[in-house]
Amino acid sequence: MKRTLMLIPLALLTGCLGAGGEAGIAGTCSDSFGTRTYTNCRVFRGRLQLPHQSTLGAEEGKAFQLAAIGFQAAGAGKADGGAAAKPDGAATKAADKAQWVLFNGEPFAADAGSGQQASVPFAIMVPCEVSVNLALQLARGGDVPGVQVASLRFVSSSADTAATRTLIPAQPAASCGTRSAPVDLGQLKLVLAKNKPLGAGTITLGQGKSKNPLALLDTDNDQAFDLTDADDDGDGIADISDADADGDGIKDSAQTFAALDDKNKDGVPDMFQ
Ligand SMILES: [Ca+2]
Ligand SMILES: [Ca+2]
Ligand SMILES: [Ca+2]
Ligand SMILES: [Ca+2]
Repeated sequence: MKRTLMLIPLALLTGCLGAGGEAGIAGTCSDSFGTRTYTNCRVFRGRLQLPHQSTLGAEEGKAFQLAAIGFQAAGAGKADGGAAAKPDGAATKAADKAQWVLFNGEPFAADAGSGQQASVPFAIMVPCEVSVNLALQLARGGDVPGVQVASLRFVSSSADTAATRTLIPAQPAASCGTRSAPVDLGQLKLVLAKNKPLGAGTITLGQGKSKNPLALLDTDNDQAFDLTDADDDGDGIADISDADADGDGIKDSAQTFAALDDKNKDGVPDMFQ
């Protein structure tokens, strides 16, 4: 079987070109609906190792993309996607304090082939000032949320390797944007469980050849990476008792996938199904 990989250069990331269009150099970026442009942005990149063709099944050859969902204080700029994509119920009430905003990476098609597992590069650009959760999704086309394949998880501290989280902290401009290199998450391995919903796939960063983003980011720029820093945002309140450990002004518990509606309680927010 012919192995095909359709890869789109980083420089083509929608609305996210650096000053000279340089690949990997962060300039401005905008949310997937194009409603707001951010000045300081960061690039997360890496390679995705797909499961074997037999596990990928019907999804083989479809377009994947990385997606980042963030939350920002209400009034920071309307960035939701209209009625169809809008969270409802409890999430709408929570939106009085935090409103979700979506950033889609460029779609890429990957045919895992019949032999070796394919490894394809990805990149996504997100604002420095927005804490985000990353997910791998099947692109629906356009700027709407895709169908979630897997959430990207990682341990939150080197002392606690049992609990995982999904929230990647916002970064101050001083340690982000045009002054920083892309954040290389290494090689991610997608594991899909048979007979489980697609969105229940897992990618655990920090395992194998992948890297934990908290081992790469230093939110308060005190030379201690978040993974080992007991006070990530440097406000004097230790992470363990800080409801807003990333210091972006929004309670961390309102900034995760769990803050979005999940009516059928399968662990995948409704907006990604
Ligand atoms: Ca630090
Ligand atoms: Ca600190
Ligand atoms: Ca703190
Ligand atoms: Ca927060």
